Amino acid sequence: MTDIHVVTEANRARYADLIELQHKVRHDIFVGERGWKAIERPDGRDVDAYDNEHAIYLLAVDGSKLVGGQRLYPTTRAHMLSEVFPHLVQVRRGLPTGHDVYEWTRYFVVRERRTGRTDCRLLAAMQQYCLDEGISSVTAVAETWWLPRVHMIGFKTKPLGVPQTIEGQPTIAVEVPISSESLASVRSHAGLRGTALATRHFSQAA
Ligand code: A1S
Repeated sequence: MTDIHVVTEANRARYADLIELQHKVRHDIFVGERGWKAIERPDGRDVDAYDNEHAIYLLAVDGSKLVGGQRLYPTTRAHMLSEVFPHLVQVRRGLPTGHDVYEWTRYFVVRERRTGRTDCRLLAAMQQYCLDEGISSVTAVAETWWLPRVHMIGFKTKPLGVPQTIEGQPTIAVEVPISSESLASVRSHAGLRGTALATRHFSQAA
């Protein structure tokens, strides 16, 4: 049974082992598999400037196994789109930021769970968490192949600029509105029952 755990500044001490595992799995996937040389590190851990106390991780865990994850980061602070990829944002209104806008990064599912179901659980969890926390949209840097797959499960996306080639892939900055309709759609698409964040308070019981 896969559960999505929410790791925040408040409970991250209890998740130290899982967070460490996440850094290694992320390196295996993003550097080893996806070939993102810019984030390669000799210690085999993917850690960047946004893996700090402000990061919120939604981690998919089956037993003691990490099977997927994603990161949310407040746009009220310097973040990846504002610091690393500002050139991807060309809309007149500028980069959306604020207390109700988070940046969505480092999304992955481990190879043996790529059947779409863990993916949908993570996507539903992102919408659920944001709805619960009053977050109205997330911003992201995404390769363009990402767009049809999230549209297919009922997410909306607003482009923030035209695609540009990054690491050999057409890549675009987008804003993804959070809505109960998008959450209902991904849940229905994947036949998910119950809350998307089934064990949100897992760490308190552990
Ligand atoms: C993104 C930042 C976000 C925070 C916004 O039949 P297929 O295999 O063609 O079906 C595939 C493709 O259509 C598409 N797809 C997946 N990876 C692709 C790639 N590298 N290039 C082009 N298209 C790609 O999705 C379909 C389903 O993929 P899948 O891997 O068989 O299964 P699943 O369970 O839907 O998992 C998808 C993800 C993306 C989560 C998984 O492949 C993964 O973790 N990949 C490595 C990490 C990654 O690339 N993350 C997204 C970048 S950050």
